Amino acid sequence: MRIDIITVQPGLLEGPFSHSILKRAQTKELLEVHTHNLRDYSNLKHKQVDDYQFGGGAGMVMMLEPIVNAIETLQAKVQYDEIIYLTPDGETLNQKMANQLSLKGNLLMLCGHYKGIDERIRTHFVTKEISIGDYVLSGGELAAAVLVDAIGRLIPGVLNDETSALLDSFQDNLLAPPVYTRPEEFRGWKVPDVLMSGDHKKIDNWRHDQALERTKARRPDLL
Ligand code: 6GU
Repeated sequence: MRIDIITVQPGLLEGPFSHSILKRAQTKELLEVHTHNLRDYSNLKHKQVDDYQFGGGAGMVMMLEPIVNAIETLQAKVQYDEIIYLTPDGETLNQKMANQLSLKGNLLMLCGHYKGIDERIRTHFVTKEISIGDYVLSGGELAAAVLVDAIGRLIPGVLNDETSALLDSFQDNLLAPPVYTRPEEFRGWKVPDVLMSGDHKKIDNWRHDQALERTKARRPDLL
């Protein structure tokens, strides 16, 4: 999978993809992430990418032309399955969307800033609009990083048995059960006996019960 990200703040996206699982995905050549500075696609004197909104009102709007220029330059090289606009008024990201997007070939992500982008970009280019939750970030970059992480770890071959996504919270609409590691006892706090029993059928049942209890208590909306 190839992911291209168009942004006015490329610096915000320098760190997140060069660590841990996403780094391995790229080393294994299962994922390629490229960021593009929108300013490089502005034909204006001062590399301007935003302007006052028609109709008046506070706040700048990202201009149409640099974005069209960036999208069409990239489209000349790459065939995209989705053009995603990260925006607080998009569809809220969940595990099902991440699963679906992880099966796509190439994605183009567009990070919003200021009051947003000229509506004509949304009408004529964007195929999917995604939010990462009901709160406002200063730009779409951190949301794009979250989205790339959620998708990238699901690309077939990225995770091994140890990091398998199959038992993640949300993967079957259940939260994950509690986990323990050494030591078996600390300050009198003991690991549940069942986990030390060696009876794998019993352990699986216990984990499923715990996952169900935890989901009922914390996220009954998932059931
Ligand atoms: Cl995608 N962008 C911004 N600016 N704020 C957000 C968001 C996106 N998702 C949640 N809040």
